[in-house]
Amino acid sequence: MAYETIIVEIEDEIALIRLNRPEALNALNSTLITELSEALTEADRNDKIRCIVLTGSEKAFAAGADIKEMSQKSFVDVYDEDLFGPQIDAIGRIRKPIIAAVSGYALGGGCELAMVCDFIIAAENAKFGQPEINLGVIAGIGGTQRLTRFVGKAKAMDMNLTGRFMEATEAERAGLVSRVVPTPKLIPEAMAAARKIAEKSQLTVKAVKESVNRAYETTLREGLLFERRSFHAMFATEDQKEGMAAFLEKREAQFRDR
Ligand code: CO8
Repeated sequence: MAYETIIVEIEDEIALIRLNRPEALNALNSTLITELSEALTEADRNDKIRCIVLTGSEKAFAAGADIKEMSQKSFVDVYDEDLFGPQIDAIGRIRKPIIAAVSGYALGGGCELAMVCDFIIAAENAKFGQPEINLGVIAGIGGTQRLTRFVGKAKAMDMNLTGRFMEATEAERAGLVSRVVPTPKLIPEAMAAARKIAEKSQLTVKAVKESVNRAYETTLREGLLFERRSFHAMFATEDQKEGMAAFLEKREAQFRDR
């Protein structure tokens, strides 16, 4: 499918999706966010895709929601259309893993989009921020909620109140990103991580994603019970028998997603 604001490539069972509005540092306008949620939903349905990498350009993952498009909207407009809400919720419901490969600016909605992915690999030049306060608004799709859970209250308050940017090394220290890599190596590293995930049984990949997400969405007691039942359920799969037999026979497992 041809898109106007994103580029989708499929390689080795990985969908590599690039945000592509270079004239606006990949600012998220309504076309981009709609195309992105459609492409991700399509990738989720496609049996030939086992993992997704989402990236931008070297200069910008995304510099936020498109300020030009938003600036004249009224309360009634944004409330009535639930600006970006349905699309970001749809992205949050994708069952396949999504790795955000972030180079350059990930600001406002760009930082929030990266956080809705399953984990973030950052290039050394990455800069994260929630500068909405400088525009007379606040974050609207996770910048006060997901960021607080990821980096804690002190840094989330600091970033949302001052609008300052966080460099990649600080973001890694704070737990916002899983690893920092040299900028030219960002895509190869993210693709290698995606290929590692693609080798696993997709049943267990889904169960991991569901269980880790429970840690953010429910109590510890409920999350532990969910994890334990998911672990038990794995024993109903052929891939559990294959994975454990392969270990004992000192060979590579051949998972069949069954
Ligand atoms: N929207 C629209 N256009 C943008 C945006 C943006 N967010 N960011 C950059 N651009 C455009 C610039 O206007 C410029 O266009 P032009 O060449 O036509 O003037 C072009 O991209 C290049 O940008 P700069 O010349 O500014 O590049 P610099 O390298 O000098 O600066 C910065 C880069 C620091 C990233 C700077 O562009 C900047 O501060 N951008 C805005 C960052 C920002 O405030 N982001 C938050 C936006 S609000 C938001 O994301 C809310 C999300 C929640 C929405 C959903 C609610 C429910």
